[in-house]
Amino acid sequence: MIRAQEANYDETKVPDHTLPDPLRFEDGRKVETPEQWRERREELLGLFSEHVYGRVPEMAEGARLAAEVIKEIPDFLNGAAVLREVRLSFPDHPDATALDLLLVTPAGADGPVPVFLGLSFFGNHTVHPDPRITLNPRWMREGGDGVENNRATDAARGTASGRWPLEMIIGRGYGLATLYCGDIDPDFDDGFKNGIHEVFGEPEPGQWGTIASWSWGLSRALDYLADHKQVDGKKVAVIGHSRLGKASLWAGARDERFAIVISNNSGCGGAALSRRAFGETVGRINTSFPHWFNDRFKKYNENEAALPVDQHQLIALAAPRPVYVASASDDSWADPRGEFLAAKHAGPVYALLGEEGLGVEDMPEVGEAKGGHIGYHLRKGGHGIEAWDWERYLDFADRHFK
Ligand code: GTR
Repeated sequence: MIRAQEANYDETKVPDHTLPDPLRFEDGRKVETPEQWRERREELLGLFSEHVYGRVPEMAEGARLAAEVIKEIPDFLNGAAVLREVRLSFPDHPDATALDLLLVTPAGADGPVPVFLGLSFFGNHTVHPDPRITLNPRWMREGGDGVENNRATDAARGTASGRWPLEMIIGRGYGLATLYCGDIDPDFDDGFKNGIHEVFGEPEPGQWGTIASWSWGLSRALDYLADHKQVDGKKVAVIGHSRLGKASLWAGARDERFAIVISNNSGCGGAALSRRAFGETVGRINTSFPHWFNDRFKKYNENEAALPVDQHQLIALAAPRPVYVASASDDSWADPRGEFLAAKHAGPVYALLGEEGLGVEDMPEVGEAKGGHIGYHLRKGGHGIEAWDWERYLDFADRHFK
């Protein structure tokens, strides 16, 4: 038997498994109509909340938001774009860390534009080297470029610009909105005491872990963007890479205002099927990152078959909205095949709702992008988000938005 602590990379050692059916209620009834899917959707959201990501406390769910534009740079990207820094705060919870949103939109756009919204690992200043972008002053993980003593330094500016090809995004008529995940909840295990957990109280059993709080933060950013003059609130795509891709999938599942949901190399607890136990497993992720999921998810360490859900159902929760799952050929830790299969097995829900899912049976070749309302590609190379991935996302968004 493969132990959770040693990653399996051998297809022949993937445990035999049966995936839970997205189109069958827990009591065994079949889901046959779009109306029944609405009910099943609620049931699945409940199961993922209870057993995986954690429930959001009610007080947080409805938290009132205040927004203040603290900086506007009208000649960003040599005049091609307008950059705004917006501070989102919670007037009823003055102790909450403000969320510092960066919003970049094409200069001289005729009207509101579609926008990609995603979290960053190390702050807005890493997205582009322009020194006018405010350096995030808050706690950061060590190991990030230009991070010293858990704080960003000027050396961190632009260090993630390869992950955020702004010129390309703006050039194609889209805006980009981003915020630092650590403004919502710092990415370390402190027993759920810091970040947004501090404000809304230490989680009760079953309540949110860090990923759920990041997803919640994405929805708060959307609260603001939805009403913004320069933003087409009906065309906001939520995107995330890796741990932040797990957060974007869960945000897109919960919040149907997100028009497109994109998961880049999100792996275990994201787009990859847990029951395959390939690469990173549930036991492994809960050991390395005890703060990401809720306390109950730990019951499934080395016990994936007992999970009431699997990740194809998470992808299906985006339906009938377009959803995109992307893998990379050398990213075995994230189980590209498990990500592909999850995307494929979300298909029946799309079919029930009258949309084409993935449209292919077999995993595409490296470098191919496929799909109808469920997109999938396998980029050549390792774990990361690159210009090539963004080109595919922009094509996908063009197809669904224009
Ligand atoms: C890894 C983790 C993955 C993935 C990745 C990342 O250490 O095991 O699940 O989230 O980090 O976020 O880059």
